[in-house]
Amino acid sequence: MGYTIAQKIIKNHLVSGDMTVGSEVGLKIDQTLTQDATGTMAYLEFEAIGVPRVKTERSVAYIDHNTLQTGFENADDHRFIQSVAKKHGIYFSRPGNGICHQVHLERFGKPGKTLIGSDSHTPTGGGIGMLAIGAGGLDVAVAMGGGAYYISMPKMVRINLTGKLRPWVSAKDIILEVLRIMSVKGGVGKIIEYGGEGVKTLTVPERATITNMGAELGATTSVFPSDEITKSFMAAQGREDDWTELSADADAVYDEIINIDLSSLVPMAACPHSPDNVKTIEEIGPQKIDQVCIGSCTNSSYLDLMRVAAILKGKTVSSNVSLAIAPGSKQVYNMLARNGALADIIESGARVLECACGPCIGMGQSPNSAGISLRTFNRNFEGRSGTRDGQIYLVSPETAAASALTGVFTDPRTLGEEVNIPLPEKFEYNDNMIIAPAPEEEMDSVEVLRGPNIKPYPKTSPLEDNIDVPCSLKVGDNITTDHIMPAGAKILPLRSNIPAISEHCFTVCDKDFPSRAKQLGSSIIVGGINYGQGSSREHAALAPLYLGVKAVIVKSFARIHRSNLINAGILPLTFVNESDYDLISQGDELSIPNVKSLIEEGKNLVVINKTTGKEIPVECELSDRTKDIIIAGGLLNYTKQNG
Ligand code: MIC
Ligand code: SF4
Repeated sequence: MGYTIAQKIIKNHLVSGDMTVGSEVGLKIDQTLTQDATGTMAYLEFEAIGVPRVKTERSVAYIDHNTLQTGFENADDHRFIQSVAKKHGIYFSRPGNGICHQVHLERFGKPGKTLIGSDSHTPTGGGIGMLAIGAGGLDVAVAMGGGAYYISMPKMVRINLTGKLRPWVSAKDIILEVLRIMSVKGGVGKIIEYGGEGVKTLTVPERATITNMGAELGATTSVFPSDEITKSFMAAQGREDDWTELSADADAVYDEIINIDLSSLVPMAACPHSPDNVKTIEEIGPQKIDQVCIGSCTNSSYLDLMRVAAILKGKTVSSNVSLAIAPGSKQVYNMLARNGALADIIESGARVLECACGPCIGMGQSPNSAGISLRTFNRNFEGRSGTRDGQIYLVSPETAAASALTGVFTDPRTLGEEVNIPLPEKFEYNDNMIIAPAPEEEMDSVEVLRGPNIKPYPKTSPLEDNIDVPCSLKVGDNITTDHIMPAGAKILPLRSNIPAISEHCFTVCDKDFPSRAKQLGSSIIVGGINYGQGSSREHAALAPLYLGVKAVIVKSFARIHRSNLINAGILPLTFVNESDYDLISQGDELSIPNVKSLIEEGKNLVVINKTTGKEIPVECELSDRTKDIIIAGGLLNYTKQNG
């Protein structure tokens, strides 16, 4: 029996487990990446583990999320990351150099290698045939120290692409179609592989748009084959030597096959407030819009922005619309500047932002009240834009640019003849904004610079024998990490200060949660389906940890968040019968007897609702390793104990 692309990479990197679906496999990690919003914590954790120099082939620290520097906190974080990177063997991509995923694809990614990143959109690297997975900061810290990264062996899904996209239909429309078919939880426990004749019609940046937004399916990752198109992209980046061919065996077996005829697709949008709420632009109709934002790790490549520039050329942005554009990397920005496309963008009235995440993570450009904003981004969760009632639609760069000109939802197919932008033979690369680490013999003399906002990792304690605490919060289905631990310009500067950031935990759902949880001392949270979807931010586990949350009981978890809870030493429990969700109300006194011994024995637990007298069976599926982590009170304690 042959192997799929992902199975081949997993097999080459397997350090423990066998590749049976659902069982835990440990993978050797070749490369890691961090960004600043998760990076400070990851490097504090790396320091706590105590390995002097990273053991990976390449680790890179990017600054891209929080670049506003509204106070000292942010600049202090950047300085901390720069100095800690220099000391411990990590490359540092300076603020202004671009969004981590875009830059990593351009300058560092290699087909066939494993990459974990403390950011959920790390699968962007799947566009060049990497096994690139989003993880919590602590997992990345452990991998930098040479430890394996563990996943439960995913099922394999093949998406067969046939035909060719019609004019003005773009890669974004392909991933929107996949989201429409599979939904935001359809990819949980799966790796999505793209294959078929249609793959040959897609450039690397287009493939990367698709694997990037595959994160919204809840998938472990997504991957494309590495072929001649990958080779020419890498050659254009001056990295042909990093290329290897990689494809699925002809007799590879997939658990699920989805067929998409590219020629049948039309321009689409993910409507508020979920990336899988997909409609065609035609269905939405010519509704008035207020804002357009182009950029983010999904759609800020050279090809994307060249198409946008061509659409805007010689025209003026509608008087009712604010158009903001953030190029994905310095390379992209520079090339647009040199070839004149930037002038076309500026001339049209677009507001050009620095190469960073910017509005995607709520760092400015929040829309007006109830404003309709078309964005080329990947997430439109409620409130993420910074405007609570903002109506965010996720669209392709072509749809975004066309609509910015007319002021209403506009199908780009109405623009006439398609602009054809070829991939350049050589990208204008220059790594002058990437700082290499100090050589090994000099690392001891590098001083790590810390600011007063940088506080240590919160205390965790080993698992108790019994848990006897109230339910401090009950929430519904599809709770995202943006609900649990919101981002944005006000809160992001607190990412290295867990006590301070905890004051904002769950305030989107219930503004009194932090004070209530603190008052209760210890408590349990109850939730519905797909709890913790979205970001990899471990702050969504560390803030509840700090606020005394001992366990989270839900109908189902999103993958990265579940691991983050385990890493923080918080019990991730699921209802054996989903309908038992109704048997707990906020404020009920709960008791879980003999937790420790039952976890040790791998048995189900029973939650006794002392307020109602009801007994509720819950499960906690753990491998031997994750059992030990939970018992030790989290991955940091476990790693320190186990060396
Ligand atoms: C996001 O898109 O939500 C983020 C901000 O990039 C996060 C990481 C973070 O919260 O720092 C992610 O996707 O993991
Ligand atoms: Fe940055 Fe947005 Fe991409 Fe997250 S999704 S890495 S915030 S651009």
